Amino acid sequence: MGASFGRGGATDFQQNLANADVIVIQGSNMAEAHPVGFQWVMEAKRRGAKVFHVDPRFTRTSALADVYLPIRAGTDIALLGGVVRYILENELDFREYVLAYTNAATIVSRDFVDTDELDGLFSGYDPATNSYVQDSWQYDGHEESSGSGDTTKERDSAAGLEHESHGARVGGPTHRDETLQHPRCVYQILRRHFARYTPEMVERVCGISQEQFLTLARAWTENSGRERTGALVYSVGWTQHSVGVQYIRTGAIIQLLLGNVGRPGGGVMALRGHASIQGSTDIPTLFNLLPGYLPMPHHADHPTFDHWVGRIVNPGQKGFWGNARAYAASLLKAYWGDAATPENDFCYGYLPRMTGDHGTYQQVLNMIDGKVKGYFLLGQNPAVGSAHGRAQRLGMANLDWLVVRDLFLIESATFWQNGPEVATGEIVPEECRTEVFFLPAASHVEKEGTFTQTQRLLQWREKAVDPPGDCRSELWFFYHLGRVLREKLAGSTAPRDRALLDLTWDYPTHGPHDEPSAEAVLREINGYDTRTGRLLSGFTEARDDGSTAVGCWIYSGVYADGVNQAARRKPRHEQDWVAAEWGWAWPANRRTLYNRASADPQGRPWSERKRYVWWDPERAEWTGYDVPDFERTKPPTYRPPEGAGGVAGIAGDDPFIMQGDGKGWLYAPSGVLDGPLPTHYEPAESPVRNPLYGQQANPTRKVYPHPVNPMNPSPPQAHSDVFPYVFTVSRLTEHHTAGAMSRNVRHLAELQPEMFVEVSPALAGLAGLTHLGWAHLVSARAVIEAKVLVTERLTPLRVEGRTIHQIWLPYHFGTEGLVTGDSANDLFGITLDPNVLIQESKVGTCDIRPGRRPTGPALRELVEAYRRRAGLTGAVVTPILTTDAGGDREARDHG
Ligand SMILES: Nc1nc2c(c(=O)[nH]1)N[C@H]1C(S)=C(S)[C@@H](COP(=O)(O)OP(=O)(O)OC[C@H]3O[C@@H](n4cnc5c(=O)[nH]c(N)nc54)[C@H](O)[C@@H]3O)O[C@H]1N2
Ligand SMILES: Nc1nc2c(c(=O)[nH]1)N[C@H]1C(S)=C(S)[C@@H](COP(=O)(O)OP(=O)(O)OC[C@H]3O[C@@H](n4cnc5c(=O)[nH]c(N)nc54)[C@H](O)[C@@H]3O)O[C@H]1N2
Ligand SMILES: [Mo]
Repeated sequence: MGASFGRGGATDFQQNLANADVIVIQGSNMAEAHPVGFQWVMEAKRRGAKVFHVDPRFTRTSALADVYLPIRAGTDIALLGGVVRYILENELDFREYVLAYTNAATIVSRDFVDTDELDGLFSGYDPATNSYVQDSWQYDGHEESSGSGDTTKERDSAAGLEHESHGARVGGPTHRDETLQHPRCVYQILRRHFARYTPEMVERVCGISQEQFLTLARAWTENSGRERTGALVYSVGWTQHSVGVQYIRTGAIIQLLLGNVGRPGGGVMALRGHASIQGSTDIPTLFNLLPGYLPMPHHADHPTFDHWVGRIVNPGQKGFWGNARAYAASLLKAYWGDAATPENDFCYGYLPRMTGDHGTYQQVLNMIDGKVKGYFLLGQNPAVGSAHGRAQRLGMANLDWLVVRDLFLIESATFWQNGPEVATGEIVPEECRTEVFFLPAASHVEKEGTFTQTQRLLQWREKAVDPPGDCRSELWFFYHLGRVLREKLAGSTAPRDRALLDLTWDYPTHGPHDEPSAEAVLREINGYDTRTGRLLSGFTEARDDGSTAVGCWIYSGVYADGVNQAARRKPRHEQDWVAAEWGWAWPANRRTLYNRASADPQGRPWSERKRYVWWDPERAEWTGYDVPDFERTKPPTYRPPEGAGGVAGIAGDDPFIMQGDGKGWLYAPSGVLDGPLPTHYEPAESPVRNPLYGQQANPTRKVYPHPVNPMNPSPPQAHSDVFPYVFTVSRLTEHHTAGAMSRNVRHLAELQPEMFVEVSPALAGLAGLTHLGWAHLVSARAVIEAKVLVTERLTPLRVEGRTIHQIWLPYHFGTEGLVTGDSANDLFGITLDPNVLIQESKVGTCDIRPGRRPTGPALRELVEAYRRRAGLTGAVVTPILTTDAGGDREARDHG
């Protein structure tokens, strides 16, 4: 989303779905996982919208949709690519919008070579590192300034995430052909790239009939233009793939071509997960980001403050990222207060540095290899929730100490005692070296603070009850941990302790347990004038001279006028449907991003029906139902002077103000590591040979060659028939994620009391499975068992002339709680998307057999036997198979 539009958040708010004329839900079970927001889909349907659901499994979302399309998991790019082709071949794009607001007319380097010629690879592929040099992908004349440095390093640090708050860079003025005829303009490149995604190809790859495909393509394109809009909804059915970012890119391309971004009833609704998952990337719990998507410094690339900021700003770049120096200085000022001065680069030297991949999967492999001594685990249960459960548990069993803060005694705290590896003899409780400290946590109703939910909306929560016993909030824990550490270090003269001792750590506390004030934290996040203490009204007031401190620049304004704007709860009957006075959305309380695009280039609403934000010539300002996502008084006719950068470089008709060229990106010259355009690759584990190209899987995917992490073979490798079935893993309404919060709740535990596996009647017949009997599933990592549910919810699909059976599993079970069962995540290996390092945990291959699994050492023996049959002997590494075009067709050893 960041690379396509300029910001990584959902483009819209869920209420806006009610204005859509068509809604495509793909990679999401919205009715079950986001039931409250789903009311707006139902409202749209009531008003006449057509609803499509594309999913491997028929769910309650499918039941409420007008049309359900079963799809082979992991093939959405082929389907969406088919829609792109349908739009372009039939010239159904919203031409005025596309010309003015996207990069369709921009001319690309003559060095660019597409996947058609290179059998599934783009130009610039380096087989030695399985990554791309991106110079040839750039706009014409920008080859030298791709800004793509070492893409292997970018992959290791998930640098793609930086584009969550701003687009990727553009090296200067661009060449355009407004007639869209130039063979190297983006529009023509797109046409050629997607030409092979025909309805026949969609059928061959996805198992979706041509007729069903055309129903979807027609409905989507018919609801486009001045009068009509369509919305796209996805969630983790799209993200958890080795090509997850490119799924979203394909959806974004369709929405741009149809003129659906920035308009009522349009957009790409990325549904986020937990209550504050959006918040956990905005103010990140990630290794590679700082608040507001400022990149975590890398030791080699960012030796000084100026280097760091310079890399973010990219001089001459258009758009709001031009002010990054002020955001960065204000963040450091918030951290180190009086100690941070312009003279000492605001204590930039205190910030930790990245040296490579510090992501959770690399960490756990490092634990297995004895490189990590201690681990804090807060609000996460990787023994059940993360891919490759066995690796997670073996890693945690090899620490010196582990601190778990949770509401319940979860599997990640008891693996040494009750985990499956105890039964197999791999972990011996008496000998397990890890000392586990379990600290009980206060739940969301037992503490105050904000959640930032799916539509970038911050909502303040009051404390309802006091936490029982020793349960404490995270705020309490970290504040007092910091306080105690500082007290212990007081008087130290060691330079390494300065970063801790110079921190601003002065939050007021209250109550019997000295609970820090969450409002004080929110005020710091909002930012203030360091001389007067005045709270800032927004990020445009941030300065780079030390006169402002801002904890998270994109949240600046949440405490404007000294008022907790997140706590606003004006009823919807007392305001219009946009409800701007309910909570506070970043940035600047905008509900629909890029809403400048809801007006035509001259600033007039595209139509009366789709009126939203427009230029008022009398008052000479942008106005409408929402906060304009544009400089309020910049007229539609504004043209930047020669060489203008930053905000001044954005023209009056450039709605994508965070992008380096002000345009929505149909083609991404940089910012995406696996290609400027989406391409169908098979999942890392697939029973099918890629019908589109010689290149089988994403060549740049992040792999972890480690003996604990063998991958099931896929064609053209031998023995892929050992794991013949596709399996996919997702959620039940009645359970929550890794299950502690629902398996410990009586009513929920009773509603879904057992681990089960869904199979179609056809597969049950084939594999000899009986309804309500037992089955066990085997991968190169593990074997798990489950009760069998034979159901028509799964459709066998015809793919490449053969039948592909898909198996569905919930991932909520583990060894603790009122109801227990084997964990589906034990089946997965670890393979990640190269851009954001999200694991491929929506699709893998396995075998399924009737009856219960073996126990004790016999369990590992069964897995070993499968490995031998699959040719996975000895030190098992993950092969990257590339086409001849990449140089070498042999399986390459990355060890
Ligand atoms: N009741 C309940 N609600 C929840 C949660 C919960 O655990 N329980 N979890 C919360 C969290 S953390 C999150 S992130 C969200 C997740 O919300 P969702 O993403 O909606 O939930 P999932 O059930 O994981 O998966 C969505 C759908 O993707 C489909 N799918 C899998 N692979 C593919 C594919 O390749 N292509 C397509 N088109 N579809 C695919 C699955 O069959 C499934 O129906 O839900 C949140 N809400
Ligand atoms: N195969 C497969 N795997 C998946 C997914 C999938 O779709 N398929 N989905 C992925 C997704 S989207 C997610 S979000 C993850 C979730 O995976 P995890 O985050 O590992 O699982 P949760 O059960 O949500 O763990 C959250 C823990 O936090 C505790 N908790 C709740 N509130 C608080 C609090 O205020 N403080 C503290 N300290 N603890 C608290 C809960 O009791 C719970 O044990 O799973 C991922 N794994
Ligand atoms: Mo999630």
